Order: sequence, then C-alpha cells, then structure tokens
Amino acid sequence: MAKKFQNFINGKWVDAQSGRTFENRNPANWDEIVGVFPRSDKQDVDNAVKAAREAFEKWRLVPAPKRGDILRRVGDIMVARKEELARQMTQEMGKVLAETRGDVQEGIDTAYYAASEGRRLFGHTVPSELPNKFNMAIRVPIGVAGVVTPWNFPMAIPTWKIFPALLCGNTVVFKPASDTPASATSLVEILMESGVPEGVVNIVHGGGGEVGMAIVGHPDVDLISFTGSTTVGKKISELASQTLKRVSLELGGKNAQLVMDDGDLKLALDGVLWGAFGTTGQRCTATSRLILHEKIHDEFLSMLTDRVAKLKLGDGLKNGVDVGPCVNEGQRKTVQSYVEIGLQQGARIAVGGEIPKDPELAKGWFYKPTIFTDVKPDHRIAKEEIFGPVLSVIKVKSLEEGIRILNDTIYGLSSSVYTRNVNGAFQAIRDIKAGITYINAPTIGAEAHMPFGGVKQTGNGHREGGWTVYDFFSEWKTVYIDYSGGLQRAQIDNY
Ligand code: UN1
Repeated sequence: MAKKFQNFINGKWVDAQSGRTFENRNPANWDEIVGVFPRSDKQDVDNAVKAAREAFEKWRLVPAPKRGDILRRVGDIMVARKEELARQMTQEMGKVLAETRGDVQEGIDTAYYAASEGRRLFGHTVPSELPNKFNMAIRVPIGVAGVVTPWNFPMAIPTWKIFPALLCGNTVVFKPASDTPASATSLVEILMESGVPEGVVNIVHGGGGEVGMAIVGHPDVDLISFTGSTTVGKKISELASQTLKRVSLELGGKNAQLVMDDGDLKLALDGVLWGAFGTTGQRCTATSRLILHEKIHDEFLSMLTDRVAKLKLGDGLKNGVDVGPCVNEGQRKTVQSYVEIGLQQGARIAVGGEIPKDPELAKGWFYKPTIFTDVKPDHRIAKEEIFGPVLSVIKVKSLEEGIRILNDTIYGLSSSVYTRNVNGAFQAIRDIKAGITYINAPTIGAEAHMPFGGVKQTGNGHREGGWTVYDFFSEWKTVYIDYSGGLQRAQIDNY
C-alpha cells in the first residue's frame, strides 16, 4: 500500500475537502509509488488562508530573534535528517544523491542565515530636517505569503522563500510542485517539530491551475513568491495585479558558458559537464548553451563529447551514477521534441539524442545527455529553455561576439566565462546582461547567502537569497517622532 499524505491546515493533517487524490511515482522506476496526496482545490486554499490570516495576528508579535531561534532548530533537525531527506528527494524527483544532499544543505544554510537575521533585520535611523524630531524606517511584517515552488530543488527553493517569510513575521500558505510533495511534507513536519505555531505554515497539495492560482487570486493573500516557468510567471503576474499583490518571480533561463581561447580548457570542461548535465539539466541555472572561441572549438568539442559519452545514467540512489532521469513523462517529451526541432533546423548531434536502450533504464524517464553542434544563434534550441540534458554549442570569433550571443536571449539568469585574461573577465562582468556571472566556474552553484535572480524575462526584479530577500518579505514603515511640543511644518518652517 502506498503511503497516504495529507494537507496541513491550521495545525491539523487533513484530506482535500473533495476527497480527491493523486499519485506520485519515482521517475527512475515508474512502478514505484512514492505516495498518494490530496488533490486540493479552492476550498482547501480558503481554509489555509483563513488559518494563516488568524495566525498572523500572533506570529507578527513574536520577537524576530525568537522567530530566528525556531529557524535555528529547523536547521539543526535538517542536519540530523540530511541523509534521509536526500534519499526521499532522489526517489521522488530523480537527481543523484550527491545533489539531493546539496539541496538539503542549501536549506540548512538558509535556515542558519535566517536565524542570525532575526538579530539584525536592520532598519535606518536618519536625521530629521527639523529640531527635536526623530526619524526612522523600520521593517514590519506584511501578512500571508503564498509560496509556490518547483520540483527541481524540492528543499532548497521552498526554504529560500518560507524561512525569510517566517523570520520577517509573515505566515505561509505553501503549494509545492505536484512532482515533489513528499519532500515538501517533510519540510513542514520539521517546521512544526521546531516549534512553529499552528496556522503559521500551511501546506496545500495539488495542481498549479487549481491550487496555485487559487492562492494567487485570493484577496487575503498579501504576497506571492513563485519559482517556475516564464509562461506561468506571466499568468501569475496578471492575476496578482487584480489585487495588487507583491509578487516575486524567479523564472526561466537560457544560460551560456563562454570559453575563450585563453581559458583553462580542462577546468572549462569540468565546468560545462557539471553545469549542463547536473540535475539532468533541469535547473533554471543550467548551462544550456556553450559558446566556444573558434581557436579552441574543435579540440574542446572532441574532449567534451568523449566525456559526455561516458556519463553514467541511472537511478540516483545507486553509487557511480552521474545523471538521473527527467522528472516525468512530459519533461522527457519536451526534450525529445527539442531534439527533433534542432535536427530540423540544421544542427547536428555530436553525442546522445535518444532514449537509452539499456533494459535497466526501461522503466524510468531517462534521456541520453545530448550535445548539438553547428547551432546558429537564431535556432530554437539556442533560444528556448529546454530544461533537460541538452547542450547547444555555438562558435564565435571574439570575446565581443561571444558576449553579444550570450546576451541574445529573452532570459538573463546565470552566465559563465572561462578566460585567464583579467581585462576580458572584467569586460564580461560589465557587459553581460544576467543576474549572476561566474568567472572560471560553471553557471550553477549559487550560494544561499548571496542574491539570486535574473534580469529580463527571468524575473520581475526581486532577488532571493542573502540579505536581499528580506526586502521582499518585509514592509518599510517610516516613523517620525516629534518631541518639540509644537507644530513643526517640514519644508516650510525651516526654510
Ligand atoms: C534553480 O535552478 O532553480 O545555483 C535553483 C544553483 C542552485 C540553485 C538553483 N544552488 O544551481
């Protein structure tokens, strides 16, 4: 019998009001059911928002350092349960164990950062233009935060949103991706075990259309933090505008690694293998384009295809496996269809480009790591986000041309340049249009205490991570205290 999971609303585990459910299966072996989850709808969201709204009135009054203490306990429990959480996540979404351990670690880092922020949450004191008057700007909680998260970082991304939301004094309605509901449930259990009061965190499982959009449209939800596709991000933005909610969007990417002729090729090779095929290419920071200087193009490509052909596909729980499956059938179909589009438009497959025939992999959504050469910047595989193990290689003549092509996309999340020329590196940092630029490191590997986010259609200008996310989850209140005993008119009495 598959394990049955429930929603968590107002401190109680409950089924969907409708009684409906959905199954979640292991993408490396679709015979294996991870669990059965409530297929919730608007009624369940209404209940969760009501609980979160009521709980907010008490939670906002808990001193921030105390809220931080709870998040420190969350971090401690995650440390103790790291291996178990990593295994559950691999079973649920397929990426290899080393990576799911990293995913849990990112959550731990985020917890400890949030805990320490409880004793900061700095505001400003500013001199007044009038005598005997005191000015300050302080951070105040906002209200109910709707948190809608993807399946590729089932632990890290929810923690990026939920921990700072809580630390700032907000309450949460959490809708995790329906491909990773078990990992999300574990996170909520840990929050409760750490002492988060009833109603402060609520989880509602189900589809994006039914549950996600009900949260976004809800008049009593004050802010939305979403990570996912640009298409869905636009719909969220549109719906949220009707209630003028504050919205943070982390959306698609088409990240490139540029390798110059003066770069360390061995280093660049390790970088692109990790950037393009880690998490089976299913990161918004994944390396999806490789831009090679013409002088090193052929040599680099031959080293790369050799290494890619040797990557071991398989169940991420097994030792020695480099690349897990795609997360589900739909995602593998998308990959297949982009491979067809690439061929139709005239690109050539250097390696991969098919479903593996190995009988051991027959029951998983596996796809061979794939490299396309002869890709032109206007090919669809050079422009559109694929979110799978497919890398498009483009040849350029100079750093300037490389940067121009790197920037030639509607997205702007991550970017990477391999060069030993310090002048070229700084020129790239200045001219690349992306939220993140790595020099001599791959496009993936953001650290929890640094701002994370992108430009152009990757987002709407907010940043997660580090100190910056605390701006999103708190409201500035400006306070003037006049202790002069008389009416003082700013701009008038003093000039
Ligand atoms: C994502 O792909 O949505 O930098 C997040 C990285 C990870 C986070 C990725 N630390 O690749």
